[in-house]
Amino acid sequence: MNTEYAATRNRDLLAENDAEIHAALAGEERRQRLGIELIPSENYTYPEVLAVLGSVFTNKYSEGYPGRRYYGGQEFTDVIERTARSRARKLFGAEHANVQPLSGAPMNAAVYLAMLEPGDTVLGMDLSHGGHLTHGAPVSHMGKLYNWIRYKSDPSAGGRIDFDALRATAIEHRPKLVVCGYSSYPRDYDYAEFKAIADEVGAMTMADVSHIGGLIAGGVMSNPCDYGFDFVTTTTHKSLRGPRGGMILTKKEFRRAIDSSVFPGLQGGPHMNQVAGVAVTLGKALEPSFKDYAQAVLANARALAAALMAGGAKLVTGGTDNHMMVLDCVASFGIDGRVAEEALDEVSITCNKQIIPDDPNPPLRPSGIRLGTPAATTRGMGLGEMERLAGWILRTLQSHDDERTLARVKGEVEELCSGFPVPGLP
Ligand code: DSN
Repeated sequence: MNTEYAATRNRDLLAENDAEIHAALAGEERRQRLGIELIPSENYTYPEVLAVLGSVFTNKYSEGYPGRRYYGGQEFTDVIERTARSRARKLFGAEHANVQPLSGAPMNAAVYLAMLEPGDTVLGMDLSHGGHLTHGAPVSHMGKLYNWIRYKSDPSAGGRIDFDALRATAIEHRPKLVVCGYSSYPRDYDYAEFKAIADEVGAMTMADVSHIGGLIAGGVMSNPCDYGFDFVTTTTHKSLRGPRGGMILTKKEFRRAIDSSVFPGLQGGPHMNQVAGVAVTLGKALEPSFKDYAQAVLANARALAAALMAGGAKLVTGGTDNHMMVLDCVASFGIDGRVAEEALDEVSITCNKQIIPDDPNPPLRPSGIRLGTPAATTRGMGLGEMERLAGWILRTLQSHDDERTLARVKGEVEELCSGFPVPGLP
């Protein structure tokens, strides 16, 4: 039986035996095909990754690491995990890679649990300024376990990090770990500055590059591994285009501590279908064409941001240096982020509502939305499409309660999408 036939037959079996889930899958495929995906943390993975995710690797338990497992039958799982690790090391220039984290939150928790004692002081970026829940937000378990000191971006410096203030904070609090990284900050980081401040106070360094892992791999954004960071974490499903998952890149000296923190410290058996997907993804990212993709993601983001701003939209920090932008909907259009997200959903443009720095509004009704270009770029959309997209976003947000305008925009969006197939879908 060839692979294509097996995939078709598996799908037919699902349709025959579970109509409810099959209908939901078909609906999601239609949604992805007809709409433009602008959530900056989402992407369309490779068909080859979908093939291994739905493969018999899902059947296998593989606690431990290659060559040292607690179950038999590891001849092929060892191949995929070794391959994933060596590709990750090569791609990022890291001494060691752990590819078993199930996703971003356990990935970051594994670093903290390996290196910190409860109550230790850690510096992390404030959530509303672009940091992540796992960088010490009070609602997270990690936020409660350690003494987090949160730093912010500086409005008087155009929303960039104020390193003088960060240095003063580090000297005052003497953290054991300095964490940088973001999920809604549209700029690059000066890793040398973070490292110098951490060195001055004797702290370890961690960069969570989950959003921009693919852009670093593609050589278009700075790589914290080049600056001697102790820990670099990244999810694998965002700009890297892989399966859901996480990786921890570290120095040889921390290898043992990190590996034993992931397993047996935090997780049980790794999901080997996912590890296989990570291996395939990293192989793709090592191909020269991945650099073109990363460049196109940035060019599209710059074009979309410029066209939105030309139409009156106010972006946090006044633009973007990466793949994302945060649009202040209250300041731009007098509507909150939830209304904006729902209006864009109506026209088949998907984004997410987003808190902005020191947002006076609550997270489920924040002031902004977050937009990003990795998924649209994967689909082959370019500068011309970004121009049209900006026009549709502006019309939708300006006329969010005008049903006829929304219907017209939806028709135009869906017509455009019909010319840009989704990878992995017929
Ligand atoms: N949920 C991811 C994001 O959207 O940025 C981060 O965990």
